Amino acid sequence: MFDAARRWLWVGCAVWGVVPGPCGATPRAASDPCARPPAGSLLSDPAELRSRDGVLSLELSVRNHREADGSIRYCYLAATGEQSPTLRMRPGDLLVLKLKNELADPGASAAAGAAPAAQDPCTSASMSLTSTNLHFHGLTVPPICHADEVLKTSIAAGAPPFEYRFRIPAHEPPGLYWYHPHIHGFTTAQVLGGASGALIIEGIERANPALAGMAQRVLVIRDQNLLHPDAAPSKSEPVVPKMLIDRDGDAANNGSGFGKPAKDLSINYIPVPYPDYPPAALEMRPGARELWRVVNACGITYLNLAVIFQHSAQKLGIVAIDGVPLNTNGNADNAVEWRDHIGLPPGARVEFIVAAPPQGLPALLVTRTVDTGQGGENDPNRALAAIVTSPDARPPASSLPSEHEPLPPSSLPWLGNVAPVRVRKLYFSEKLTNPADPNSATDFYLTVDGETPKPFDPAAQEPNIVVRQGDVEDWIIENRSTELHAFHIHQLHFLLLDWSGAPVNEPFLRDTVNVPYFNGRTLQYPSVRLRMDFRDPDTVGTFVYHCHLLEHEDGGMMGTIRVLPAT
Ligand SMILES: [Cu+2]
Repeated sequence: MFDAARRWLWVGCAVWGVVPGPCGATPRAASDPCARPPAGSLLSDPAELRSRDGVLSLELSVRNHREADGSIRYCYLAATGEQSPTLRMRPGDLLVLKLKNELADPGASAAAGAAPAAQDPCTSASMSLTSTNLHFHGLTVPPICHADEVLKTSIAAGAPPFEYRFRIPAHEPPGLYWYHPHIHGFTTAQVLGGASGALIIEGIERANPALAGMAQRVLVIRDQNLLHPDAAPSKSEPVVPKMLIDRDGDAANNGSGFGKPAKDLSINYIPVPYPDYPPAALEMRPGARELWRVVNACGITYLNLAVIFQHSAQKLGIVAIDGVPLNTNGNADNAVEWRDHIGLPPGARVEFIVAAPPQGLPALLVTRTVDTGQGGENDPNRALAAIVTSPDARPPASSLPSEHEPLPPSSLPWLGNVAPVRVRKLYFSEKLTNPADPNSATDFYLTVDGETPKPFDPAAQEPNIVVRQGDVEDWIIENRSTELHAFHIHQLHFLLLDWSGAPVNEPFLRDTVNVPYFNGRTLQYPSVRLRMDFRDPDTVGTFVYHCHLLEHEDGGMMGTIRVLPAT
């Protein structure tokens, strides 16, 4: 079998020089299925698996491994050896994915591992550290077993391969999606361990012809427990000058920017650990323009991406968010939005055009600090990758096609022009389990206004919300807690109408949105207003909405919705 560990570890030598690089190091044992490159390694795209003749057929096993530092890594391995490959399909293609659960409980002795009971994975609902399933984040495919159902679907460790089989809708927006496990109570551990991968619906150049022929790069940013939790913060200057710390459209960036982060980050599995954040190396050719397709696959970390040359943030040309091209409302003028930093909550994606720095000029891809609120995690300034320009740079693994046909116009009216049939209000809130003890555990709630806050109950038979297919509704999502939350709903995209009281009426759709925190001083709780689209027949069924900070989701910040068939 192809040795995935070697493939990952020896793509090149570290060029940053802050930490010992991979050159001359000893490859890790092939027995580590989830081996990761050392800090400072040269970035390359995840391996890709592309559909052929309208079908992408693959086998993935999900594995875990206790690393030398004590952390538990998780990964997907394709039968051909690729780790957590990017799945590339076209609208209308069939996905046939056989998932084999090879997870082990690293805390259990081998003798304790009982043979799995013969349970039907479609009705199991057994949520444990070693059970798993898949969520295809952002796709509008039905919430039914073997497609995108996560409330009941659970594959036991050692069970026979479980088949996911569904067709990508012909009208799925072309862009960046992702896959990850969604086992209630255990999602955080699996995703922080690295169980995630990118999924691309081809054809973004059909929405935006300016992208035709452009080289493209897939960057999956994950978080993980700190590799050096006891280290003192670095005394060196922050990678982002203080003058750049201001407010943006998605998060108030007035955090201090310093101190120990809640989690370490990695970029395409190359760790960028606290406290010195040795960046991965990213090579570009001088004068190159590339499309960077970035997934925030973090469990709890907010990103605020910027590309900095000599203390100056560069303009990044955003062309899609959450898999949806910016001109999806039909107005070609919206095709590119130039920004010098991009806020990205956990679960969200952004695709943007980057111009290479002039040769010899030091440049960094960074994430700037995000003020997540008094109750939130510390997400300080830190580097992710050092951009090195060289005429000999290897170009990215692939380019977008240069031939393209325009996307057909949507058969449905633009969501912003559809009147909602009703308005609902939901709110995020938190409570200490023992209000007298600030160190007691926190309960996390996502509640329909008027109901009593309760953590998500997997055994509940009735959904929290019932809607009818064909309807469009407005949902106001309020945040009554002192930290940010990221609202996400399965099966559909929504239109962001207002953010924190200001109308935005974006020309594209999202599936994940940051909800500003309550600072204790305003008369009203902060909120977002979303136009929810239940018109697609593939939304019929029962599925979930939740906070995409996975500790919050696992802690109960989730609810269920049932979409009834149209009358
Ligand atoms: Cu949350």
